[in-house]
Amino acid sequence: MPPPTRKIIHVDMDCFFAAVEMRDSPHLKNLPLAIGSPPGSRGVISTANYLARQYGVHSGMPSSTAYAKCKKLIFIPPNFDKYSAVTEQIHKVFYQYSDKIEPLSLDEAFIDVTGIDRCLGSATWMAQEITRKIVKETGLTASAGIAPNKFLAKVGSDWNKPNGIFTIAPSDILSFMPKLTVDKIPGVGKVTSEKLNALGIKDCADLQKQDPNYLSAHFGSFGKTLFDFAFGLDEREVVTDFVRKSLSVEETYPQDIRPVSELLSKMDQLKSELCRRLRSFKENDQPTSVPYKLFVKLKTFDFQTHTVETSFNSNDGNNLWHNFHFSPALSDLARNLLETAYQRGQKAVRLLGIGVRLKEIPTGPIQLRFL
Ligand code: TTP
Ligand code: MG
Repeated sequence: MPPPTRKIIHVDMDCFFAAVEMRDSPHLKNLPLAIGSPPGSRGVISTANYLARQYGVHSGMPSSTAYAKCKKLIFIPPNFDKYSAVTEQIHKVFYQYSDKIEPLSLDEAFIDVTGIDRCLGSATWMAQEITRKIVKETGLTASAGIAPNKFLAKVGSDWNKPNGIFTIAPSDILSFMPKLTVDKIPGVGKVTSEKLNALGIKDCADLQKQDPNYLSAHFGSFGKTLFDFAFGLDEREVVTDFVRKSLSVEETYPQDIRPVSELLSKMDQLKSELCRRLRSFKENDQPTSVPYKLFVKLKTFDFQTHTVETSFNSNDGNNLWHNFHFSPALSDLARNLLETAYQRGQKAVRLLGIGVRLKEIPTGPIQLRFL
């Protein structure tokens, strides 16, 4: 017998960080809001509330550009501890329905409810209950998509956003796909979307007519995925046994950076943030893996990425993992990696990242001291 058609729900919180801040400071509710660094800081914003989006403000935009678009924009620094607490609350709601949960970020997750008999087995009904419970537990709204696979469920959660749900049943796929424009396909950002449009491909009807080899020639392995997506096909399972393989922080700069000295001072800020993230990971995620390699990533102004990495010794690793601190030797290592990565491109840099690779320790968290 063939396996039953999957039933996948994708839940995505509405303007998540901004919504949390508006919930906690109701006087901000009717004001345009951005979460991120203030305009003078050369930073970017993480997200904006819907009012701010009406002015053209969006995630990843340099704070200075956001301010230029909306002079009344209020900037609030992110508070990740608060957002993570909400994430825990929404995950508890998901687990009432299924154990097959795959979080994609703090604010979104896939839930596989195939074979679950709650709500008479109706995934749409379950999604309605889930979003209602999220409002009750957190005071925040979420949107949900319901479909036979992950791709369509994610498209669905965006369809009636905010505070809306949308179901794409197996019998809807044939009529739904052709009109889906390529910019709505998860993984297709601005650059890919423009490239597709330039090839005369605007929607999935256009994609369906392409030769998959032609798509692969232009988009590499994503070409085949695009072709399958165009027909509403996606065989990916909801992955529950996610083991984190790396942990990193990165920042895109509104103006490209050239001198290595300036990159080094930017890296100092990122190192502090990485230590903070490591502490939070260790304290909240009950990790069974520990850091063993350091890496530095650069993206040059022409979007070329250079990543270099190296193992560190156990003293430096212990310092990082137990004291959340870069020893002088580890800082030297980071500096060398940055210089090597820079030498590879020798061009102005738009993004800098630093992170650690993690490896699993078979003996469990209790043995973490024997790094
Ligand atoms: P998203 O779900 O992409 O955005 P959102 O929840 O703010 O808005 P929407 O209603 O459209 O879903 O991302 C979730 C959170 O992740 C977002 O609140 C902030 C953070 N984030 C970043 O920090 N940087 C980014 O570039 C993006 C896209 C999100
Ligand atoms: Mg969201």
